Amino acid sequence: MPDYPDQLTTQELQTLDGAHHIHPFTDSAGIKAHGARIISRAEGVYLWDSDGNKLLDGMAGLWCVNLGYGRKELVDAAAQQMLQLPYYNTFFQTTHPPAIMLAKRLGELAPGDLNRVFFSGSGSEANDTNLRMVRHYWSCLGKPEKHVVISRKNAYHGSTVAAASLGGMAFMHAQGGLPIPGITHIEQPYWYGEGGDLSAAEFGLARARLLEDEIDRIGDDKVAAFIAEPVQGAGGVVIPPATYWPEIQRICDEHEILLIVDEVITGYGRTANWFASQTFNICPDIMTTAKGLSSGYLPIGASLVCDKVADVLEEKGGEFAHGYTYSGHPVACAVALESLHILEKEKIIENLQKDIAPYLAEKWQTLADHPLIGEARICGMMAAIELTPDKVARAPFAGERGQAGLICRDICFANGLVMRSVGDTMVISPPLVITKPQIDELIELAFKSLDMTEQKLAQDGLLKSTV
Ligand code: PXG
Repeated sequence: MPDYPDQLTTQELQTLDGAHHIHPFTDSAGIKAHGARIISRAEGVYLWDSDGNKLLDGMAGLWCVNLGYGRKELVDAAAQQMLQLPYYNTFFQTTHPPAIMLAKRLGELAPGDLNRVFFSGSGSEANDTNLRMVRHYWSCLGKPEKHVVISRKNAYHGSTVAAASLGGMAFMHAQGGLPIPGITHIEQPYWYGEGGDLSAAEFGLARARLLEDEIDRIGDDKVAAFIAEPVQGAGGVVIPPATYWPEIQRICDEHEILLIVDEVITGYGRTANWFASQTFNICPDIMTTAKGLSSGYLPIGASLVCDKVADVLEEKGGEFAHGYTYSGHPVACAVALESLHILEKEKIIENLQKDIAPYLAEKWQTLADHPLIGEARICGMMAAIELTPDKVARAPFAGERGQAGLICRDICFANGLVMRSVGDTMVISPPLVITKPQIDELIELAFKSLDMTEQKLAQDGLLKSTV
């Protein structure tokens, strides 16, 4: 076993971390000053930090540990595969049983005719694949100029150059000269924040029709695809109005634009269906998945591709000059197969539909009664609450955006609950195996943390609104 420094104190570990480790989406100076939070073990829906504090993980890691921590079957699947064949590639006319069986299984589980799979190591890589694949597809059909991909502001599609360009996070584009050419962004369907006087239904239609405007502006003959998350995750669990997706589908169909549905967060049970495309009745040409595919136990991504696209690539595409060393990594595939098997065997998605998701929804909605909450919304097992200093006007805070959210997040942590802040929106995405008593605990901790947040905001003079 590697020499893990159990004997080091939290402070010693933090000092080493600050000296040598550059963290993702983290201010390095800040982390050096106060030290990173060190998580050292986990079981079920709980984490323990290096000081022994227990936390309820309301985020399933980073939206991914769908089966919860400590699943021995996944460990056994990995160990067995490591002994059998720890690595082999899937390049140059080669393959291996775990990749074959996972590809077959995904074809069975995915909606519609998403029968083919391109494997990658992450969601970001899968979206890089998708960008190249859709452009190559149109080239194969003699339309290389059909290359523009339309996405949305505040979308998150990953951190590689292509995926971050596809994403619509302005603060990400500000670093490193993004987006790359050939990608444009329309407004998101965020009714609470941007709906103005429109009803949710009107707003959903209006925002979907921006896609048609954008296609008209660029030209049908230039647009390859539209990419979107069914529910934006990192953007703050933005659940589109019911009118949104049917209209998007109509527009993509009528204008012959491929639809890439990014289900990296929403796939594999998160919305209480296998895929959110089923929840929203979407028919994707390509679906991006990762995270919950292996329940986060090992890195793996998968682009699920419909027959129409895969057939053209097969017949006219020649060699797809694209691939990752770890495309279809045998150990990751074996763990993903086992994770899918557990979801099925334990009827976890059926149980969510019948029991757990409605229970969480009912309890989550009670948070809307708190004076600090402007809206509580939920889709299956992902949910958000909007912090506001003025519940009636649903106004934003007068101070810097995200300040209240960070205060709330830190108070949640101190109270033993991991809830993530996105600006002043608090979000959860707990393991799908969370029980009713654990949901009660989550809601209790959330109420307690909101009370304390309200007090702290009042003390600091931050309970002021913009109206
Ligand atoms: N698409 C979506 C919809 C995602 O949520 C990715 C692609 C990229 O996947 P990888 O595996 O390359 O990270 C994601 C990832 C957050 C947060 O702050 C969200 C993600 C990753 C990191 C942080 O909520 N989602």
